[in-house]
Amino acid sequence: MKKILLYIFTISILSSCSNVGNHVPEAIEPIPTQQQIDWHKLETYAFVHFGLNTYNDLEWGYGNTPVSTFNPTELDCEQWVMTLKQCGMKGVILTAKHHDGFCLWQTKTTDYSIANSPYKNGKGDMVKELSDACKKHGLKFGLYLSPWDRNHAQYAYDEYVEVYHKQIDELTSNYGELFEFWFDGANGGNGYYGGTNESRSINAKEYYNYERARDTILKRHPNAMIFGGTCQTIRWVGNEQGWAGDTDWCMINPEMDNNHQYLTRGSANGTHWIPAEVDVSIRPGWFYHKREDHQVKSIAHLTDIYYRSVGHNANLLLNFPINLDGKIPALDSIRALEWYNVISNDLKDNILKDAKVNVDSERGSKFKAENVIDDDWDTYWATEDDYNFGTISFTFDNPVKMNRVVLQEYIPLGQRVSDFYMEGELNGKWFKINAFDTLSTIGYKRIVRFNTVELDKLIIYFEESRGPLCINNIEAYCAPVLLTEPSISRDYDNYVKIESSDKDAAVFYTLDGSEPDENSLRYDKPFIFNKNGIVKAISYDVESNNKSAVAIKELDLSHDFFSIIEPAEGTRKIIDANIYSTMYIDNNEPLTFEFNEEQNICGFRYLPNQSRDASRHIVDYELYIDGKLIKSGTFGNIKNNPIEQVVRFEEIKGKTVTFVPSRNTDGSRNCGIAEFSIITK
Ligand code: FUL
Repeated sequence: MKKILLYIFTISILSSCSNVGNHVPEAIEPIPTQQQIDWHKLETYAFVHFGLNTYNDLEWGYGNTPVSTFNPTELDCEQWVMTLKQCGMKGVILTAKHHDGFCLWQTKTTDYSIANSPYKNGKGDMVKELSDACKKHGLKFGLYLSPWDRNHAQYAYDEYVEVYHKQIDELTSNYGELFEFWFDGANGGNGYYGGTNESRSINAKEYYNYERARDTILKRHPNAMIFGGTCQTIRWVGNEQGWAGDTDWCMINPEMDNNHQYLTRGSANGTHWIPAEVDVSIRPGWFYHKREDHQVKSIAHLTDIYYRSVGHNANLLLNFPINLDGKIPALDSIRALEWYNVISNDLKDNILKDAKVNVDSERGSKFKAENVIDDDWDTYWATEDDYNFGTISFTFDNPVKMNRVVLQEYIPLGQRVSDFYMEGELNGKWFKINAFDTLSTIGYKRIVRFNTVELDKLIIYFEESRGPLCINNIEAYCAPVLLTEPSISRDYDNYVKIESSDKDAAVFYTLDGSEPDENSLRYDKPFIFNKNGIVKAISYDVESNNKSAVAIKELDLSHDFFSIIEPAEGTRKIIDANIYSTMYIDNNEPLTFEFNEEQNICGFRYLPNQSRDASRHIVDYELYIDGKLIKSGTFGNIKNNPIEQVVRFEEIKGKTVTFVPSRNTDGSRNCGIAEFSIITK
């Protein structure tokens, strides 16, 4: 008996010892809701943009495009869903109504809808067809409903607000479970508005009554995330190029003026958990345009987007424009699939699985260091109270090669780490691991990329944190090298430069439109090319016989063939191939090119300033050839997505081309042009 008592006593002492510090670290506010945690775990899902814009080659329909033009002949929502599922997407969000006001479902709120289109003799319902396909194939379903409605006669008045809430009511009642509801922030002003063709402005924060919208959505879909508006649970990342900051907090203060940079990085002092969602299109535009068929983003570009979104603590919402047939174009499907294979392959074999783990601080056995490699999301390594820092090391029996480290914090207790760095050791020699990005925050997930290193020990130093560390997962990988396509530019002196970011790669190119390979012209230094033509180039790694995707640059006639006769000054900036140097001209001030001899003119290219916070991009313009008005137009969505704008038309013979911008994105008096050229045949 004595023996037994002693035994019980010893056991209880031992177990209470191993329980030392086994209390759960205190949460640091703000923390995510369970719904937000579930949303974080989705990581990637898809957008589809489809509607009247698709059939009219538009990004932002004005609201007057005839409904009769919406006529997909081979529409197949199951094709969309199966493609997206194969690419690892966990859900899909449909543009039920874009800014043009055209509704893709059977709505009682307006005649400007699918019910009056030829599609299925007006009996079609895209929202139903897609939600059914999602249910069938096990994908989550979400909706985008543009608050701005350029068709509705009552837009900007009280009546429209009721219409809008009725639309939310219909969409949240009739189509099964929604995982996300998307409110777009664009309110561009002018539109058809029932034939009045005027500009209307509203105060978005008050006009739409987002509180009421939130109540309707959450009453029926308590797990749904809300993007945009005044009651958002996830936030826009501040750009449409596909990246979150390398510092990216899940928190912001919604009361702050949410400028783009703030949204990209979040804030350590943010009062609310509103994590970033990165929305980006697989093509330059959100809607399908045949002219962009050759501009589907490359695998290397998409992979970089993945690492700078999911790898920067944000979710990735990747857009697939639906084409005129009603399908995701084959090119885009194949590209997305290849991209998914690259990422899956990059992150396949976790090198840390069998490593020996050591830490300098551990809060009892429940929070031991090994929890970071146990594949269980809910167990984590935590440091003791007052240890707002810590070091973890992984030792290998034999040297290993690696170029990726994945880190995750246990976010139910808040986001904490704000500064860390990594070192390697090989045969007793230490070296710093130079990551491609600044190592600051981690959050739900951080993927660190660096050039391949060989080591027998990896050490991660967490230097600063908002409280004790709570790290639930660390992985490391050796991803195969993926060559990035080279960049091609032509400077003011007509020198074409082709640069590869992979320093060991050779560059090959063609000038006749053919596909380059390792037998094409080898690039060694800039060469002169002043005509119009097409340069195609690849990076090529001789050792591995690995090649990049093809980079394509269409060049127009250089200034050897024309003079810019007005304005009198500053015009060099628009033909210097510098995407940041910008000429500003007043609204309604002409920019005139005079060719040395008559040309067949068939379009123009306009590049807005590419600096992160550039403003004053051109929205409305007119184009004249030899004094005759040829085209007037609007660059829809240029504020959020300031990509090169290419406008083409039937060729017209002429000698002078005058471009007149009349309105910019900021409502101020002048417009910025970083690059401009005339397309000739
Ligand atoms: C933007 C819109 O204006 C674009 O057209 C697109 O729908 C994108 C997702 O959001 O703000």
